[in-house]
Amino acid sequence: MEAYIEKTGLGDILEKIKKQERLSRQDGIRLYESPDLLAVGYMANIVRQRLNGDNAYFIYNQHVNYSNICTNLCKFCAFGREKTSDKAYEMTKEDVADKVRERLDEPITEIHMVGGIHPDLPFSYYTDILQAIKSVRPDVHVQAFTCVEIDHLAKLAGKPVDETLQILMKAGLDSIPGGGAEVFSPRIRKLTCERKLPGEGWLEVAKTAHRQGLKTNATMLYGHIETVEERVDHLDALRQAQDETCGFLAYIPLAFHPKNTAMSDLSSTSGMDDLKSIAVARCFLDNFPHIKAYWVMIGPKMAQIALSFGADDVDGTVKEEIITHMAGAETEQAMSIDALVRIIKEAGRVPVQRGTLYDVIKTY
Ligand code: V47
Repeated sequence: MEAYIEKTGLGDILEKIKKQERLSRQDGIRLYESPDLLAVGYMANIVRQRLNGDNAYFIYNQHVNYSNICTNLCKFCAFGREKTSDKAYEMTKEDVADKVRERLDEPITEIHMVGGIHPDLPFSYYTDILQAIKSVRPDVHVQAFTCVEIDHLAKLAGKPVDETLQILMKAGLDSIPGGGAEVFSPRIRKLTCERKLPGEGWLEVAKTAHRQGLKTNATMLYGHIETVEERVDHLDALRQAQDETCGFLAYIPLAFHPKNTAMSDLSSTSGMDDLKSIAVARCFLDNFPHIKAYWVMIGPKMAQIALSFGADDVDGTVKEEIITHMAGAETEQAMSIDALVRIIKEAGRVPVQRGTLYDVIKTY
C-alpha cells in the first residue's frame, strides 16, 4: 500500500503521518482533492489506530428537540419554523420530563437536546428544561444547546457567556454538542445562514465552555456550496482552538441533506465525499481524540465502512432524530445496541459502549 501511495503523489503526506508531523493547509487541500480514497483512508487508519487502537465507540442516547421555532431560518435547514407556522412546536418543561420518563426503563446514559433560536422564550425556560430532565433521570448526562444557542441564552440572561454557562451547569448542563458550526467561512454563512452567530463567535463560545470545564463537540456541514479550501480552513480553525483549550471530544462531519430545504436543488453527498470527509478530518485534526461517523446522516452501512477510514465512533441508539429526517434522511430513527455491536464487530473493531466523556461502560 505504501508503494502505491508513493505513486499517487501523496508519499510526502504519508511520511508526515508516520512521523506524527502536523499537516499543512495545503496538505489538507491535496487530501480532499485526491481521487485516491484508499490512499487517504490508509493514512487516516494509521492515525485512528494510533489514537484509539481497536476500539470503536457507541452510546445509549436519546434525542430531545424542545422546539423547532427559529429566527435564523438557515437555508440548509428543514427543521426550523417561524413561530406563526402551523408546523411550529414548543415543548413545555412537563413535555420534556414526559419524553424522558417514557424511556426510563431503558439504560440511556445521555440526553442530547437542541432546538431553534426561539424569539421569546425566557432564560428561565432553559434552566427549567434542564432541571426537568434531571428530576426524572438524575444520573443522565445532559449534552445540550449548541454554541449558537448558548450565545443566544447569554443574551437572554444579560450575562457574559462564562457566567451563563455556570448557571446552566448548576441547572444540569453537562456538555455541549457540536452543532451550529456549519462552515465558518463568512462567504458561506452569508449565503446560507446570514442571521446565525458568525464562526468566530461559535469558536469563542466553545473555548469559553472548555475553560469552564465543559467538554464540547465540533461539526462541519459539508456537501453543499462550500469549497475544499473553505473546508480545510474550517478544520484549521478547529485545530487551532483545540490547541488553545483541549476541550473538544469529537469531530463529526455532517452530510448535507437537501430535501425540504431552501437548497433542495442541490444533490445529496456521495459515498466518496462521506468517506473522504471522515478520512481527511482524521489526518488533519491531530489533536482531536475522536472522529464520529454519524450513522443517521450517512447510513449504518457507510458508518461501518468509515471505521476503516478514520472514524472510531458511530454515535448511538439516537431514537426520534428529527433534524436530518425532516431533510429527507432515509435512515431509521433508531438503532438497537445489537445492531450497533454487529456493524462494529463486522468491521473488525471492538465495540465499546461509552459514556459521553468516553468513559467505558461495557466492552462487547
Ligand atoms: O446544527 C441542519 C445540521 C446540526 C441539516 O455533537 C443539517 O455529537 C444535514 O449537530 N442536512 C444538528 N445536516 C446535528 C448535530 C449533531 C448530530 C449528532 C451528534 C452531534 C454531537 C451533533 O445538523 C445542525 C446543522 O449543522 N443540519 N440541517 C441538513 N439539511
